[in-house]
Amino acid sequence: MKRLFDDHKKRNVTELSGAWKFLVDSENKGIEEKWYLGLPKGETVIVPSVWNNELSMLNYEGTIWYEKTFFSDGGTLLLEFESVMTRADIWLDGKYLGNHYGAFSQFEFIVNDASCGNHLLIVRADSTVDKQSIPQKKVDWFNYGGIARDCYVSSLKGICILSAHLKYELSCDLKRVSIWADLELYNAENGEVSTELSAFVGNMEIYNGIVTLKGYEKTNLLTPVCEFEDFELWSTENPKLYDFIVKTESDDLIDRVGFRKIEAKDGKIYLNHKETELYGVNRHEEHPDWGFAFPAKLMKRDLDLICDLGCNTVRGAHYPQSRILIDMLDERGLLFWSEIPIWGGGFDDTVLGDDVVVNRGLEMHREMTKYYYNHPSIIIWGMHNEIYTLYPCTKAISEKYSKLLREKGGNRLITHAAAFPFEDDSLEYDDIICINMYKGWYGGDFSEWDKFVADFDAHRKKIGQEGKAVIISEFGAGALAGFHSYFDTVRWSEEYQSDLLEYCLKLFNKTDYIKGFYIWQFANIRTYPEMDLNRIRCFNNKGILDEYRNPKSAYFKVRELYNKFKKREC
Ligand code: ADA
Repeated sequence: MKRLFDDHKKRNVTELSGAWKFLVDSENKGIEEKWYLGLPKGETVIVPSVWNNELSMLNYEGTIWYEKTFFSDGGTLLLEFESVMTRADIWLDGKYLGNHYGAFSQFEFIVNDASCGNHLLIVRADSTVDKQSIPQKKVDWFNYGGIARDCYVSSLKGICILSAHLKYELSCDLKRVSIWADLELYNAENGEVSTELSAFVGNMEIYNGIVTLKGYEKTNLLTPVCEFEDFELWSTENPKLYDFIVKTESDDLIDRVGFRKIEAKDGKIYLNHKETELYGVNRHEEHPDWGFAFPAKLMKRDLDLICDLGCNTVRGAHYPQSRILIDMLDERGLLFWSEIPIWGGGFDDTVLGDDVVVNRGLEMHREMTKYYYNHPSIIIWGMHNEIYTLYPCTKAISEKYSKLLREKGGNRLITHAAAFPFEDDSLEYDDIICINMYKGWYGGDFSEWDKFVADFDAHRKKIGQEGKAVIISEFGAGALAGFHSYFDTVRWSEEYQSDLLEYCLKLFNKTDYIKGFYIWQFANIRTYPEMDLNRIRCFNNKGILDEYRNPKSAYFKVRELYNKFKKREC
């Protein structure tokens, strides 16, 4: 995978990025015409990329086929894809391997008995949105199509490590940590294999033993619990990371871990027992020139800007963002909220009552927890965003998703972003209450915020939820970069946006029960003209930076305030 470090030293991994052949299938005839045996024609495209910033395909929603030839010594191959938007069907040498649904999650296929020589890989990417899609057609970003993140082919030998989670439990005083590894192993050979397997955290060997597996057998191994000695906690001030290495005689998997405790109790959030308030922004991983195929170099710059703003947290709105970005957050000690793209008004009760949709969402949560488990920076799992909470199916979804996240998600807070905070009926599944609200923008003026803050205080007490910390997970205003006005009441001016954010931030910061806030949003994003007349230029213009990351006036106001809040000067 594309990480900030080498995740394999022994395994032979080939990156499949670069030139691929590419053929549009607007009439959807590729399967009938057996394009999976080789594309009849095609042009060259660079992968990873999305197609909706190619001049001829700005609005194309549908199917496109991709072809790549690679060489392999043969044996067992592992094909890994970090993101294909949105449904992927995969063939190797004319044989169908299967499909995957979901634009933002990683997936893989294992192929046994590959011959030595060239191999033909075909990917059919389909961005069509229908009634069972996540997200739905009505969404406030652009549904790009393409192979948007990297893909790899590896040659697997002997017993291999398919995944490795480091589980841990800190003692009450946080001075001791008990650790164990949860490993998914696979024998890539067509016959029984025995191997020595060892696991290390930092310099300490936490496991050493012999594993024997039958040909092509998969198994899970939980290593015995041991105490990890002389460790430092991972925190925002000291983001201490340890290498987590698992090896067999023929394979390895390298990751990084950090030890920290996140808790929400008595209306507050604690990181390592220290009360922590969240000062953040919502960030889409999107750029006009790259779409969702966001380059790592620009991720670094986004994070430089986010740190310059004085944030200690980022919400990955509204889908799992690239793992290399999460590696950067781990290194910087920035706290992260990760969620799946179940978004708002598009999800009415017919959609949310459909088992295919619910199970697709569940699978997205399963994949998110599987691949992102070891990242210490992730402190919040978001179940869904702004769906109407009074449908009975909404409650059922929260119940299902929170159960999975609690079982598989490690030490994280679980929540959903609520657009109907006074009606919300599923708070029992949340560790913290998160509210998206746009007073002063969608109607009304700034002072409506004061009333909201007082009313919600009364409401949370009335429903017996005052023990939960409250986060304002979205608030903001649109501004057209470069549009200024002497009258600070003129909407779309940089002044209006800056003033509204200043008003909100000062109010939230002095309100005892509000323990964090995420500005909507870090940078403008492309969206659909149909969304709303409010989406001038086909962008959601609420970024405090424009889509090319040029600062608007609000950027400087937020920077001034967040830095003061951190030093407790306000
Ligand atoms: C919602 C939604 C965001 C964005 C925002 C807005 O809160 O969660 O994705 O659409 O509204 O700009 O109105």
